[in-house]
Amino acid sequence: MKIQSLTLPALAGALLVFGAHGQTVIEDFEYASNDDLYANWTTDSGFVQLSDNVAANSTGTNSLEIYRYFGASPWETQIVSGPVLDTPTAIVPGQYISFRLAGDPQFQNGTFSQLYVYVYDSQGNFGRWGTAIPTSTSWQMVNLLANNIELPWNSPGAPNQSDIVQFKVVIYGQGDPAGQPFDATIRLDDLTVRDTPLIDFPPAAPMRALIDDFEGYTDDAALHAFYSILNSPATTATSASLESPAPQGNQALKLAIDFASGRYPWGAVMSAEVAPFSLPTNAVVQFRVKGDPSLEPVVDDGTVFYLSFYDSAGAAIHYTATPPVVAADWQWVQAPAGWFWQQSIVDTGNLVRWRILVEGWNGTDESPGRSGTFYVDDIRITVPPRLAITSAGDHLNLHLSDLLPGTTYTLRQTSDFNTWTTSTFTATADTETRSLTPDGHVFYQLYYTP
Ligand SMILES: [Ca+2]
Ligand SMILES: [Ca+2]
Repeated sequence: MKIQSLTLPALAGALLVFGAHGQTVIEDFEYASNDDLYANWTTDSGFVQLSDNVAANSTGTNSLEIYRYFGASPWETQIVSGPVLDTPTAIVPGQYISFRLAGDPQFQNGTFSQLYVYVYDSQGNFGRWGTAIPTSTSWQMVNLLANNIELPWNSPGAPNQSDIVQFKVVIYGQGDPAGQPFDATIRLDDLTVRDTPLIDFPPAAPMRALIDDFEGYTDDAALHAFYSILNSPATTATSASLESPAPQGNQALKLAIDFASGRYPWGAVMSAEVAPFSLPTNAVVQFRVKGDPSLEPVVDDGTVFYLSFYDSAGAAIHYTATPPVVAADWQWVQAPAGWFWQQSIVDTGNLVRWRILVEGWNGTDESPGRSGTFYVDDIRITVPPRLAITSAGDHLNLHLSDLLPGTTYTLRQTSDFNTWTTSTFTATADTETRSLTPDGHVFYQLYYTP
């Protein structure tokens, strides 16, 4: 166990490899042998060992490989424990628990795939931060905000975060009920407490203009092949099907949810993984949604419609609103990217799946179960195109940017606001420059219909 507390800029240049911000490296797994590793890290099941598979941007040569067979039993869990620290470490609000993580597609067999970092103080109190286990074997960065610490049900109390003496990694492979049994291997490295998130995301992928209009499924079976159903608690039941007619095309998504009794029940569908796509900061996410007014009597601050986008590390951004849950008629929602919120750092340049979720209520332990039917259609990401006039020496240029290649745009112009000249073109790149020969004042307008 190697603790390195660094606060720049008071450090020598050689240490700059650790980054330009204060951080405490809890563990980088740079042990000489597995015997050295086992003197510090142990697992209650499966096995751990050093691996020479490391992230491209990691400075070392070793990571921790964690293997386990997760049977078809509820709450199959593996606990990997680090050593008790000689010197307590502190985690203050605003800091991040950061680490590198490579997942395993086998976790798709489980019903609850979550990795938690547990921290213990010297009195035995503990808390944790969690993240979904990636189903990709490529390395991801995970940054969990210290403020979002959770207390598990069996914690005797919140840990004193200035007196942290042990870290553990707890891996859930199954929920209740359990899914298929599976073998899984994940890798972990560079467990660090940082003042700023560690981000080394790949370059942003292209935008995905059409998320889903539900026209591409020949039947409900095809829908179920792409979307998986999630329920909480397990006694909530969600059925997903195609609905006609629809506000766009012929088909919409129908979610019929039998919410379980008790507190904050929800039902959801999660898409399969798709090629990475970006959500530009100037994008507007738009979709159509219809709710169920029969839930009006139980509306509280837990009555929430979610549209969430996930990166490959399982971190998500969320649009949330209550009105769609009880809307009697189709609503057309336009949500700027800035309306989406997140609890951890999300690679919005490389999103790979989305989730549509309806939570019925916060309620109380005595809240009775209810049923609701919800519809969604025509989920798209749009970006307003931009126009600028630039000088090019002896003439002016009209510069068009934020174009979506393959999209047809309308460009129109007028000098008197009575007579308009309109032309359409299909963008072949994300920018285009046209030479202008204006005769007097000209007003230009550029738009497209998603
Ligand atoms: Ca390492
Ligand atoms: Ca449709």
